[in-house]
Amino acid sequence: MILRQAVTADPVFEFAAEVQDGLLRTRQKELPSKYLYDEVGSALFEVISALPEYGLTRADQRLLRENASEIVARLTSPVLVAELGSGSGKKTRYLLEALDNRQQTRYCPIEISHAALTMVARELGDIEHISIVGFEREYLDGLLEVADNRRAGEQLLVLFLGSTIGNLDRPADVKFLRAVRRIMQPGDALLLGTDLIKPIPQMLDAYDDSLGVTGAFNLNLLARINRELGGNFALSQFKHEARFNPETRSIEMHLRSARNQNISITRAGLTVTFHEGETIWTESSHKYSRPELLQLAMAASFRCEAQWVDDEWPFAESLLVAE
Ligand code: AVI
Repeated sequence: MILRQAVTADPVFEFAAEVQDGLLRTRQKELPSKYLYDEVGSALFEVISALPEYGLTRADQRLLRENASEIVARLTSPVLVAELGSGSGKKTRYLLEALDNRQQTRYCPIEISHAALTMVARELGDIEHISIVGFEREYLDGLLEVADNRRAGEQLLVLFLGSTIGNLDRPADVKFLRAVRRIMQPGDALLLGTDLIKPIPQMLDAYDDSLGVTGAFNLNLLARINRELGGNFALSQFKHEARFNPETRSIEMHLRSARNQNISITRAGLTVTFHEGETIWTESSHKYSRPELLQLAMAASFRCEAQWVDDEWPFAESLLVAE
């Protein structure tokens, strides 16, 4: 794999600034969910994907495995593949193998996590006619660079799988899809994976599993602040919580303070007061209905060419074509 590495000025400074901004909010303290994914968090997310309560990743994989050739048959040739947030790259294998049967294809995973890009190279490096160029970038920056490198006649296929779009707030999801669309040309395709709305207890169990892996994933954010920013969070004094917000139709992850406490974070120059029962909101995971997906696509100037829905775990893979 060729790797275009990050040129971020100072990642620690950026992390400290966002932690400061989020923890000084007076009404609801917040931390950006992208910081859940350091090396430990990415490994914990891999375990979450295998949990019986969390059917999302398996549904995504099943749909791609069962429909890869049909998806590929709907594309023109040659294809330049860009993936936003590739994770380990496991599920992308089905599509790349289907493309591999046709011709030499360039695959460009875009990830802010260096650890994830290394996993992708290990996972997918053996597919014969696929050359991998990894971009250690924010999604839109990376996609712009990939699009700049497209060759004449290539169709751009953007993969945004695993319901990562659900981690953006509504209407930030429409704004984001519009920004993606602006980088694409008419006729380019976006394969969008989205988790669908399902009974509340089932959704809550998926984000509060009986082994406590999701709890560890959430608490690792505080552990990361301790490690990287010199924080002194006592992890036993914060409890993982998953709730359903009916207004936004999302599962929210929070960390609830078990008592009144002051936390200092040296490298963010910060002391924060927590009251007993107060929470830090760490992630939202929005759930979609099928009509809503069509509206979302239209609002961002895509038409839905085809959609596949899993039988076991309501999850949709939508092939959207840029108009
Ligand atoms: C990556 N993302 C789609 C996951 C989700 O379901 O929102 C992250 C996750 N958070 C808790 N469990 C999994």
